[in-house]
Amino acid sequence: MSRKKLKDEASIKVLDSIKGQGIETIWDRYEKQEPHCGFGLLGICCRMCNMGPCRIDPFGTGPQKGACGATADTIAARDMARSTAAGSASHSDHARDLAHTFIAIGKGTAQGYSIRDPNKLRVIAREYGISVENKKDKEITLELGEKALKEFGKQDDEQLTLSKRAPKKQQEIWKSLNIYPRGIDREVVETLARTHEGMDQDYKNLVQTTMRTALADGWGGSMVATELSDILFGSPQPIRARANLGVLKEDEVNIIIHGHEPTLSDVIVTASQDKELLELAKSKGAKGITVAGICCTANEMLMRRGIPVAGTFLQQELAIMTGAVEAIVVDIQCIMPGIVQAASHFHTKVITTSSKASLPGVGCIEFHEDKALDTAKRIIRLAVENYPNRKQDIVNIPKESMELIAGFTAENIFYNLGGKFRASYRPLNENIANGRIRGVAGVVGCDNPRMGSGSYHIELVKELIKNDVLVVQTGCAALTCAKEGLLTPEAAIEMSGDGLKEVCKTVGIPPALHVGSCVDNSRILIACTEMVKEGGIGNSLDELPVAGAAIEWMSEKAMAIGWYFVASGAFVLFGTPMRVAGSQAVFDYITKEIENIVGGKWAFEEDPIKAAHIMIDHIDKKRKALKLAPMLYKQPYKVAV
Ligand code: CUV
Ligand code: SF4
Repeated sequence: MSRKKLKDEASIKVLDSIKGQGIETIWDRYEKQEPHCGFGLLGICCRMCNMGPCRIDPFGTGPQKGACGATADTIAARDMARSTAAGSASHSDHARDLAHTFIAIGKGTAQGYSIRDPNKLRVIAREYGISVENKKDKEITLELGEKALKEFGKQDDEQLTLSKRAPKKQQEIWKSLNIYPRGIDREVVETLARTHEGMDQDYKNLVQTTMRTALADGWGGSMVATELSDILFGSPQPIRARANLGVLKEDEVNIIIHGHEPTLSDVIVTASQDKELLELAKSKGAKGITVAGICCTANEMLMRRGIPVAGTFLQQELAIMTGAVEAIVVDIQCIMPGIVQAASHFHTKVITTSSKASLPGVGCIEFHEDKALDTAKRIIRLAVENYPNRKQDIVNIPKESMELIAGFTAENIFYNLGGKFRASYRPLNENIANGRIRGVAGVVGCDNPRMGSGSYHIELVKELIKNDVLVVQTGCAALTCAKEGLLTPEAAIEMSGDGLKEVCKTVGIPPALHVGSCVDNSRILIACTEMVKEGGIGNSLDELPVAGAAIEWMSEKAMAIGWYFVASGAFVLFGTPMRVAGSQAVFDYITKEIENIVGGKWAFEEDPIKAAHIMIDHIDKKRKALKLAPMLYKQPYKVAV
């Protein structure tokens, strides 16, 4: 009963409003899939070759080997490696597209873009070894785009963002284990090759290629995506906005932007303020044009421009079902084919924009940089012209929307502390060392009907902040918590433990800090590295009192993220195992043994309260090893039942 855990009022209202109309949603389809195939869930079904598919009997009575002789250990590890490679490829391909945009801007063939953070352009260019003296933005942009693009194909050398940024000890560990990644393309290809039939059969060796590929993403692909996005769209600054379906307007043209790459969406937002288009909207009886986001395109636009968020991954169909959306414009990743079915019951137009992500039967307005503004205007015009087709009598926009603060980055997170201290990580480290803050937890990733449909993130974060753990967030986890008011300073005062409360009050920050989209998990890597540099709470990433969770994870990208954190020394919790539970050996290896190898490890726990305490116990273990002061205030901390 997947819907039972759904707690979001706005979503429930929409679902109630469509009852009995034969309109299906992800929850209906999910339930029809139950019970799920046990072999698939446990990761012991192999389809790598045409002698299969082969499956391993989990009870030990049936076959224990595939036709070729592959065991559960091989099959599970191989599946995990492939998925992680797909996740890494997704993030990194996103970065590659941004590099192409840079080149187009540099060559003057892009339309509607400007470099919004010329300072960061110079900082990053210098890091890449590009001389910036007496050069115009455009020249540097071109050089940086070309340099960044070369990173992807590096055959033997390391990616610059990794070699220049990762803590020394981590780099040494990676070298000694032969998991120091080369270019992203090479790592993804190698993992695909190694997981072909008859290749790597040793699960430990397969975990090795998994980690190397994920590291290429975290410290490379994803990190490049974040840095280039900051330069192009502007480095985020703390910004107020609203989130949930209530941001849609009854009397305006509503356009949803959904996916992950903000290159077109950014121009759509600009074009939505175009005088001519606003006039056109008025002539159709609308008071204005609202652009609202879903998923990580939402996060990108929220972080930098305060664009309202219509919802998370699970709300993409629901937004359409308000009856008030003229167009849903999608780019890449996390776009459910279900939106086409949803839209067929309403007047909503679905518009795809990438040749890499098309939907059958749906019109594509392909996006190219050289006509970005024209394309954006064309899309808005289509939406505006669709406004008269809206059936006002069936419009049902739930009132719910919540205020939030987003826009935190590794560079600015503790800048605000500078008033009292200096702008650095010193105040954070001091407050961790003196026991006001227990540690830092990343709570990230998707929302999933298999788990709490978002509610697990909320329960997890509430339990963490109650126990003085400062939380950093990305992705749909951040949006879910935003809807609950956890991303406001006010929430800090009401829900946090006394120590965290004191710090958040002094600084005026929420106890849960929104640091961006899924590629922006790289910001968390950088923030952790800064904590190491500042000193006093650990000399390498694996010593820090930190932990991460993607309790409701769904996508393969989440696996890439989880793995690059584990390989970087972090403790990472998922709600359910990555389809490896069918192999006891793989399960034990990645949840226990691996800690002695890379410093990080996995944990799997679906109950959010228990999950919080597993993370807290890990943080306490690290505090103890560092001999940090006992927690300053008496904690509500209790061991989970
Ligand atoms: Ni990449 S990956 S559902 S949108 S967080 Fe959202 Fe973020 Fe998961 Fe997708
Ligand atoms: Fe079966 Fe081996 Fe082929 Fe997998 S690779 S399908 S286990 S024969």
